[in-house]
Amino acid sequence: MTAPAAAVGNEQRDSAAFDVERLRACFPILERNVRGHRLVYLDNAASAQRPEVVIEAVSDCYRTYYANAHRGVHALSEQSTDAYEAARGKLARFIGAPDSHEVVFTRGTTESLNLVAQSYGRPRLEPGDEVLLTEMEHHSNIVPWQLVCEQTGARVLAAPLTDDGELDLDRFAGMLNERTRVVALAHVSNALGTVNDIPAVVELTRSRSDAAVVVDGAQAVPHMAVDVAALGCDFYAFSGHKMYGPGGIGVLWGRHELLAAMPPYHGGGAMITRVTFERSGYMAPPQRFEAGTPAIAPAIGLGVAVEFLESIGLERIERHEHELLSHTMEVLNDLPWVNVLGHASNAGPVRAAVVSLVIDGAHPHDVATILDEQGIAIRAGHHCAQPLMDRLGVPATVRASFGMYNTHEEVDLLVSGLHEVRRIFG
Ligand code: C6P
Repeated sequence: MTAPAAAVGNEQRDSAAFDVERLRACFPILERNVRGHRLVYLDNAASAQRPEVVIEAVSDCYRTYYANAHRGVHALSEQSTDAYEAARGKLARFIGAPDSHEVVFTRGTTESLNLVAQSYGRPRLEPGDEVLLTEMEHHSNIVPWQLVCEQTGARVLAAPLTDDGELDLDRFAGMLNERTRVVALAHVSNALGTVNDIPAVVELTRSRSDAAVVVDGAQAVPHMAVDVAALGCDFYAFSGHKMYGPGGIGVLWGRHELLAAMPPYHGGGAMITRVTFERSGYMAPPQRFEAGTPAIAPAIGLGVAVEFLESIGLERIERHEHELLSHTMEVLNDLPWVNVLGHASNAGPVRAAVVSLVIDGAHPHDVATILDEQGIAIRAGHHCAQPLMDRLGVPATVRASFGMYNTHEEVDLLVSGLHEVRRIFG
């Protein structure tokens, strides 16, 4: 089987310098040319790239030991089951979960949030109850709550942001009351990079309601150390493909006592104790929530992605990405025709390395097309956060989102690309 983590990671951790070139060499796709230029990949918030160790772990599983998990007594099934469960343990350690039974494998953040809405929310919500979101949420943390509110008669409310793109904690606190049953918010905004102060949100919520706090961690886990116990929340959701792992796999972490009291989300094989035509009994979490054949190789690959991240060190990754962000902001602040949206302060929770901007006189999709001609991948659009775009008063933005392998030279290439946009659009 594949070595657990890239040797480069251990060397990186031991040396003072963050050797980004050595790190980049672990990611085969970064060698690619796009439209005659070396790829500059700045679309990491949409999906990051995978290091060779992750690709190799997935391929090794299929090549040498793949079989269905939790179903056979034969050697391959045992090996697959062991590797799948070992991956769960790695994920639990990675997010500081007290118990690996609290880690449910899902298809990603979207499925994790739908699971909480339907299995936690639906049995508890009643007409007049409130689900409190924020104005910066991704559609994945809005629509599942709207669906469950339509089913139960509860209603969705959104706490406002300040003009700097931060959650207005005073107004958030003012919206909490005894009818609030769920507070659901992003740890990090995918469009603005704002980092929410989750412990403060949890403290306020606990002092004014008995709501569960559900955190969408999709944009946090690849970029900063996350400890769910220290955050104090009740549920935490994230996706593998944004944290250098395979697609089609993600995690829902939930407090054991909450998961244990929740009905299944999907029904099917491997989640039951006994089935008759009259009724079925369900296994304990996490199996209760993993109906059907799971994404075995992707889960194993995600375990390796976690080891890779740990071998580099989340603090070092955060520092490096923050330097890239500071560099970007410094240069962009000198360009009067570039408007950076959201200015969440560096005091308290820092801003993550996501920059959304609007260029005078140029539509974001045209900007993205011109940058693409130079091999620069960024995202243009509403970033699945239309209510946030409404709040900011723009239909769309250009978004550059950094990952651990991005460099200062790439920031400069982005800025040259923006100058080219300016030249074309005058
Ligand atoms: N945001 C982006 O470009 P899935 O698709 O389930 O892996 O993740 C959904 C999701 C949920 N919450 C946040 C904060 C997210 O950023 C995302 C995915 C991508 O910003 C694709 S829209």
